[in-house]
Amino acid sequence: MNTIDFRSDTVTWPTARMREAMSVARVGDDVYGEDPTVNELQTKAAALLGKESALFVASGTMGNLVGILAQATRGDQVLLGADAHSFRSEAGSMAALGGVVPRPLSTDAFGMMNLRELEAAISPDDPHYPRNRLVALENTYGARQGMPQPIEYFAEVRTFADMFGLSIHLDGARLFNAAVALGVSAAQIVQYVDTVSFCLSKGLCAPVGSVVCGTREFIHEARRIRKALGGGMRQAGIVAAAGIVAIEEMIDRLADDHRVAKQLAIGLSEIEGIRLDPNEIRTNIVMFELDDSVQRSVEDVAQAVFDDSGVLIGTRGERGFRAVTHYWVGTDDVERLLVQVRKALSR
Ligand code: TLP
Repeated sequence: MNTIDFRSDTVTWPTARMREAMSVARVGDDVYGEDPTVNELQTKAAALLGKESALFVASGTMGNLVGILAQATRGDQVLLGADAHSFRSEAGSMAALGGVVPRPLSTDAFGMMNLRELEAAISPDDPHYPRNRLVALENTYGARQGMPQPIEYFAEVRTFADMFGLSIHLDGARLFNAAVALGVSAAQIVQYVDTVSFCLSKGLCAPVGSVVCGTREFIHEARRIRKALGGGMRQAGIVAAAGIVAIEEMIDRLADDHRVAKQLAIGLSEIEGIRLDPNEIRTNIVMFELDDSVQRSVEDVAQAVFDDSGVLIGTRGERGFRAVTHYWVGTDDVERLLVQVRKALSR
């Protein structure tokens, strides 16, 4: 990479192994279900997560949308975190395209909803209210600096969902970051959810794509919805080939990204004018803020860092930044970023 890009793990380039696999991938028409490489990816993904079946989709947003719309229809209610990605950052698609009613609830420092609030949000069986249908979870939780949510939470939400006959969809865009941070397998986490979407194109470095997993019956419906959304990608084996490398080779190394994120968080916490608690950084997302002593705007600081060094970081709101670690940034890049932030704040 020419620039050092900490804005997100979505910026990752495919690895050399991925480019090699892509160049020799066997392909077919995936809308006919005939792309052997897509089929291989789907079989491997379903096995990895302990689900019956899987479907390759274009993006994390499409994965969530397909997951939700295959289980909920117009006038159905989805309970989810008010700061969940599928509520805040997916263009209102579940409502816009599916007529599904999101019911946003408050979340704690891990992005977890309160079970009593969940229960209070259940609609009575009354024609005034939307129908209860789905709970949508997210792990790791993006809005809470990628917190990995404990497996016990999933068990509790499962019990709650069963009590009210609800399904659970998990936005597992960074599911493997959660699994690695918690020291459990991804299958252990998703045993409690009906459907899950995970991204190949974030920390796992594939250029494109996500995979949705669930029962055979769910995937049958998901395939119809993917088609309706324009997501039938034909010779998609070219990109699915990179996805296979992603799940076979790129999961365990996410621990490196978490270590680098911790190094960054500790370094930032030692800079005057920066506020963050490094103990809260558990995976690859580092969120930090300017304290009140700093007069400069976040845009100004981010621009100064970039102009001096070509290092990119993201800004969040009035006082916040986000730096995400991934395969293409290492400990030297963190040192470079720390020097630049220090320099920008001392001006
Ligand atoms: N997140 C992006 C931005 O949209 C914020 C990022 O840079 O982190 N779920 C979660 C938890 C996500 O963080 C994202 C992307 C998605 C879903 C959507 O994935 P894509 O971008 O593939 O549609």
